[in-house]
Amino acid sequence: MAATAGINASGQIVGYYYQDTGGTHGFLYSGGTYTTIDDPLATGSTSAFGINDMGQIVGYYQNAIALHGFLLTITPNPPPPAGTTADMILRGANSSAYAGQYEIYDIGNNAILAGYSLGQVGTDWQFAGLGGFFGSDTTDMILRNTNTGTFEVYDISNNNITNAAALGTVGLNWQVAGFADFNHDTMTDMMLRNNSTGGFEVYNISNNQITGTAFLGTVGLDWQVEGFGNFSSLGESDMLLRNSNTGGLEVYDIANNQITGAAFLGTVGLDWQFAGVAPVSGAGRSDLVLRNVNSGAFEVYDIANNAITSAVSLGAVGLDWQLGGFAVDPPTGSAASMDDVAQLVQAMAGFGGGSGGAGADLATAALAAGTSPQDVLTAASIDDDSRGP
Ligand SMILES: [Ca+2]
Repeated sequence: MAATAGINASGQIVGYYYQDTGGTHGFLYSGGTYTTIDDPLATGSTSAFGINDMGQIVGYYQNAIALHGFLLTITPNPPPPAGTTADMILRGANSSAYAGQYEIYDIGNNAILAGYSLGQVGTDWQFAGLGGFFGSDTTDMILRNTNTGTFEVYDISNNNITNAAALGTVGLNWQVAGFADFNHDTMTDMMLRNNSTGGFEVYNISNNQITGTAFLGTVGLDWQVEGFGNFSSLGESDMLLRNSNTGGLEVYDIANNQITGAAFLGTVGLDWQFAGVAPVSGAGRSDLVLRNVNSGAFEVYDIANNAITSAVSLGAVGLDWQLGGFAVDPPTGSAASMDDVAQLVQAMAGFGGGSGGAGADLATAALAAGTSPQDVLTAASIDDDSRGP
């Protein structure tokens, strides 16, 4: 059980909770996350009883001799160091001692420059994705409750969670397909897909609220979402689907929350699996990278104007090396920065694991002996019955 003992004008709450082993731990609830407070000198309980508007917390801790009072001043994490161009969010696995804890890593120049704790959220909340849901930065985080389907956005600014807001609840038969800006208002939106019907629904998000929804249409479930990018060269966030039986690739152009066109790109053997969408051929581009499940080879497909313009080998890396993801580097280094943001968001969403992101589909993709990647350049016909809208 837990007990609250104090609150300040910022809504920060302190208190204490009991653990099975006996004794108490203090806690601070701030910006939607819990932080445990254990006095480093304590050999027994720590409890927090009050917090003032300056963030100073008072309480007591127990050592072998007696109870002692403590005064703790909360210091926020420092802002990202100069040279930071990307952030990475990690979450402690539920099976670990860090269950539900979140950490942020500032990355630049191909190195981790700093890392900080963001706090702790209940273990029934799963990471869904990152994006620009509030303000101008793109590191805000959406979590989803695995029992209820509720979405919650956590604003992250300068390495600190500054706010948390409930977005609403969507039935768990709607799974996260990915994040991109589908209505071109610079804020990241969320695409959900119904796992029974294959229907796609966009949720527009602006300043921590769902401001609109739009049903895009239904595509047969043998077509899986690979990723999002500016495949049409119109500056949009288009959707790339792949047929899990044939390996066929289809682009759906999306503008103003509607599918405005569809184009069949060709077929690639299913021994070539989705690796990512990234500006491989140049800044601002949305190119598709596939990897061979047998050889570890990477192949990049340059996509422009809804067509594959070339296919180039990136070389092979041994299969002992599993793909983490692709990110734009530098993230704002080109004029097409909004596309870069969408791609970065997409790349980060891939870290989400089972609940969403492009990576979710990889586990279910059936593997079969396939054709060489060059086959994609030869136009292939495909049965249209299973896809709409
Ligand atoms: Ca948007």
